[in-house]
Amino acid sequence: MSTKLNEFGIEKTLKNLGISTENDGVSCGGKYFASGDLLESYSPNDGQLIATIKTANSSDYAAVIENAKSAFKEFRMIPAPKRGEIVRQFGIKLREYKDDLGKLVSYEMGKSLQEGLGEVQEMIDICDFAVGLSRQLHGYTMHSERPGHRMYEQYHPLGIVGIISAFNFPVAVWSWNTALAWICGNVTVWKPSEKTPLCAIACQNIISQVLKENNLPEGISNMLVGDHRIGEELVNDKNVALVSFTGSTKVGRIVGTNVAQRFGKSILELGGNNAIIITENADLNMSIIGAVFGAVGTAGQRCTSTRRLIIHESVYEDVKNRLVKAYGQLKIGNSLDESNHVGPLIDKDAVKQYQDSIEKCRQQGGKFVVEGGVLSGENYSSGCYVKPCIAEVENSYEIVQHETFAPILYLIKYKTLEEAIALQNGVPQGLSSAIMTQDLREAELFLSQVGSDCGIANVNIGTSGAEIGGAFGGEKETGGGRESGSDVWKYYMRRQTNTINYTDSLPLAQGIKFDL
Ligand code: UN1
Repeated sequence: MSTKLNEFGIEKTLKNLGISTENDGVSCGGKYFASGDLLESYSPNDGQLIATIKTANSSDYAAVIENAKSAFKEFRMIPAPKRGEIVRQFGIKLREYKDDLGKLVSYEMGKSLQEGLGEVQEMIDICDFAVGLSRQLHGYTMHSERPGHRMYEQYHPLGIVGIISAFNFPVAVWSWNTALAWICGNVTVWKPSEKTPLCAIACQNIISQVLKENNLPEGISNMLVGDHRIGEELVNDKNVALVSFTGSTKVGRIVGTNVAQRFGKSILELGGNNAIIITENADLNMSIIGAVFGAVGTAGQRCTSTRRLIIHESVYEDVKNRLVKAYGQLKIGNSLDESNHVGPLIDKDAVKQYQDSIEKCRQQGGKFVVEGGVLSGENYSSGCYVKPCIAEVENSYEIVQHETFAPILYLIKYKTLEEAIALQNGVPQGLSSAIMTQDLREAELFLSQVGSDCGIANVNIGTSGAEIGGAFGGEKETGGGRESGSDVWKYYMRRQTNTINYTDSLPLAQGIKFDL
């Protein structure tokens, strides 16, 4: 490892998280047994090989599912508040490991250290949320139309929950799913992104400690590092009651269709194409902060990243000039160096997509007011650093309709709020949206049934950085799934309606007579 890395203490971080130079990428609780090919994990910060991982093959998958099935038989018998206690202990462990895990997220994925730590904070928050929830898995009671009858509904665990997560939130999205799945009495099988396997191994090591300390079966939490074949196993396996998938719309379409084909359940959290409307009544200082963080945070690689700014014509030039100035102050570099605002993209493929999108944007008529480009030189030797850029476009351009996972921000001008809302909604995706305004009428119109068509609609806040307490997800090609807060737990359970007759006769519903 280079001296530079040791300056950031990465070696120690890896050691604290139980990661060595050679790792096993199949974990069923604390047990490791991978038998597939080797995978290498590189940091986009410096292009350095961090470690190699033995991946899962099909027989590893089968073994994990068998373990998960038997763990479920035991875990479902544990009362929900006691399952909450396990999640509480997991949250405490995450607090202990927050610095190390946050740093590993930053190093392996390339998001800023602050954002890496923020991601672990989301994990801690969802644990706290789930602990309380473990005592509130309520169903309704109803009045029966028959005398001496009682009706109610209750929620039971589903069984095995499969989680397929993306590189951009390598730990938090797993925890949104697991914290809820576990308190609901399910066991989980995780296929993390192949781009961030070490983050997954670290998480699995932490939960394994908790399971061991509580004498619980190892198969409650499982993790398989592998390629698309492992994903396909999960998607097509009848043993997997729910598949929660985070990734592209293209892959999500296949996942959703195949899971539905076998009558499984799925939660799809797919692409976004999020816009902020900046009205003539906006606080422009706030708008600039919200827009810049939304567009360049995580180097534009959040599903919730701000991709489009829809700006009223009267403030358009002012906003544009302020943005150009703000972009001029951005510091790009190693994500572990806290003076940098923007880290690298995940890999060279992502850089290629960024370049292609810029090219297409130009061809389709886009006018760049802040130029993009790939950075080179000693500090950028991984080849993954790009300049956040801004282009003036029309919403109808093919490239603007498409989600590019990179810091490219599009500016669009509008005259009336109705037109702005139509532009905001005029894309295939429907994840996050925002309006910046101090005018109540504008804000309420945006939030009304004729306003934003997205799963998330904010006022005077950007499009990214959603809190875990709300239901997270979106409409249209974003897939319709919801994760994390509110009553999302219901996705992780099966609902049962119970009618009990405590009389000595058998009256039929709907007044039907059936005398023998
Ligand atoms: C994602 O990009 O997949 O709202 C999740 C946010 C984060 C989660 C993003 N809390 O930006």
